[in-house]
Amino acid sequence: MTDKLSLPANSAMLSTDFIYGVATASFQIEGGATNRLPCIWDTFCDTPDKVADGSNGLIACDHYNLWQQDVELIDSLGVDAYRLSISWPRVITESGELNQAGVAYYLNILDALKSKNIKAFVTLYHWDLPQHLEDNGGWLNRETAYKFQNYADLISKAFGDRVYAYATLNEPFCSAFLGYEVGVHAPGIIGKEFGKKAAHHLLLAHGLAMQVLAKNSPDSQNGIVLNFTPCYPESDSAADVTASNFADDYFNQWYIKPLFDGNYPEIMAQLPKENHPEILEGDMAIISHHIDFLGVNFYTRAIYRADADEHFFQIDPPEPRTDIGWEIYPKAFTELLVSLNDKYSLPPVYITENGAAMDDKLVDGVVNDLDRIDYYHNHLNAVNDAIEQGVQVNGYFAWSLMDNFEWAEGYLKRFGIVYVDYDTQVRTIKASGLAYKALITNR
Ligand code: GBH
Repeated sequence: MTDKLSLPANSAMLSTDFIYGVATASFQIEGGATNRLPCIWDTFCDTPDKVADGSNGLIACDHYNLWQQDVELIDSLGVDAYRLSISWPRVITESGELNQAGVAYYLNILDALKSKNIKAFVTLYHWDLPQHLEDNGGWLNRETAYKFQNYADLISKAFGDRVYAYATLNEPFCSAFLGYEVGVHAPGIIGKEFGKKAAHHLLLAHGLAMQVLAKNSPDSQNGIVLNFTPCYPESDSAADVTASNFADDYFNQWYIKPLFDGNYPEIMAQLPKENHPEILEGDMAIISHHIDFLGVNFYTRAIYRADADEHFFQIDPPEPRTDIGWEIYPKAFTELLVSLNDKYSLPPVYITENGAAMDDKLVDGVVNDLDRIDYYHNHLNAVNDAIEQGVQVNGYFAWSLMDNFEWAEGYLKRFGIVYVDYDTQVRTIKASGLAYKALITNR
């Protein structure tokens, strides 16, 4: 195993134009919950047996109070950019106006980043829907898409020219499928009839927000962040290949095809009518609004076989796996980027998340996470392979800046390149963080 991150000497990723960053999300790090409205993740955390360690986001990494030292920490890593998300319930009141105190909190962060020459990549929605909107149906209610447009409008005006790139949504697949179909994420709704309806309203929200971002913030890069778990058949049999392609359309293409082609995958015809989204005239044109960039989040792949009752069956991930059980398979990263580039006429791509949960140990003030360095090394090189095959990738963000609230896993899984001691809130840069810094600063 290597303790360094390296790329081929001629790699485009060694250019100082290539943007390296670290990423976080509001609910996962901020805490400061008494200074904002409740969101669906507060409610989900308060529901027994939903979060593995019974924890919540009331304090998290206390970034609400420690943001200044955290910006120093980000700067100390030598990165070009920081990807953060805005807490909708912190900046918009129940009646749909700006909450000035919440806005001021983010203006301070954005100004601090600017003063250090760190580009701000702002995500408007990383899963923390205001609870009062969920009480009205959440993403199953078409109206929520228009509430999101209003939020995007007000906040992009308030932020002025401080933002380098806006992403409307983070991973609408997770919001829709995990939140409204299998219910393992907030708001915990279960039913095949709900997932695609929620997905449609999320994508509509994206398109509506793109309209106001293009108007209010024409100089920023405006786009969306999607996650992909590439699907592979267990065998070459026609049945397994069909199953894997169906899963790919259901989980991955469902969220990208409407953006570029203005329609959903053909497998829609095979889904029962009651599971279909409700598509009104003009929706697909709104959804396929031009985007300046596509954010791609990649962690792992999934393997499928044919199933007698369902369209596909996912087999247990083979080894090697990370601490959260996801297979380590960097080749899928290259193949994903190349295949998306073949299928769609992509704008420039940013890798907006990539990283690994590892069983970290803080020993004598050091976290020697060689396993995570290995993961990063192989995945950075997988991105480089895709660039060599013609994909335009302009930047890469490590998930995550620091250990944080890992959703349904609570604080049990650590994704940071910085270790967080939750008792003391002391941050310690892991060996992977130092290796990342060395890669960036030695360009
Ligand atoms: C991202 O979600 C989130 O944006 C971020 O907030 C989060 O902390 C981070 O990743 C780490 O989880 O069962 O083997 O098929 C990623 C969500 C990860 C969902 C991979 C699908 C498939 C794993 N995706 N997962 S598997």
